[in-house]
Amino acid sequence: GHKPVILWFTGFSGSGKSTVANALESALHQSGVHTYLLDGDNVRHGLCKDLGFSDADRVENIRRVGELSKLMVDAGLIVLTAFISPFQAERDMVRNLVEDGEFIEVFLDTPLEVCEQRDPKGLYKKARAGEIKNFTGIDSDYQPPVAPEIRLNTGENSLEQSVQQLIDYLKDKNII
Ligand code: GGZ
Repeated sequence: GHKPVILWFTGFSGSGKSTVANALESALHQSGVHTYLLDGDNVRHGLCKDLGFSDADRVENIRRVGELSKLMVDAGLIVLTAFISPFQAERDMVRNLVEDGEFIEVFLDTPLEVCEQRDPKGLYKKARAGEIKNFTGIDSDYQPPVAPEIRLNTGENSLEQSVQQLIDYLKDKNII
């Protein structure tokens, strides 16, 4: 068995949130743990398709994802979320929706320069050219977590090491 929790990944575009969350989800599935992964791909085209990237829309995006995650925790799942979630206040709001210990803030501490260098979708290039407005790290704010439960350095560690760091944490806390 496992305890239901939210693993809340936060960090810049290109920091590795989705990559690490997907790899962790695969590892958990192999151990028979029931999970659900929420990210822009399955949320911003449906539940949040009316929202863009203004500060107010990001706040509302995270509020909805938080409420949805809480319901999924009630259903007994380990929920993985991969959103930039740039503001501490909204991350804290989600933390306060669930019981103590059920919200695990995972900070993808990948420097902006590394994310911009990776630029997997060419979005930083477009943002620098002014073709995308309000891009996080360029002309929109990112507030690094004050006290994340887990900090991942994807610039220095391999994907396997990051996944292992998360598994070790979950075992240490008797979540899996
Ligand atoms: C940041 C943007 C923007 C702007 C489109 N700023 O790397 P991606 O492409 O796949 O992930 C980014 C994603 C961010 O959406 P989130 O729902 O995670 O953001 S938030 O938590 O702040 O609500 C990026 C793409 O959408 N994207 N425009 N202006 N990222």
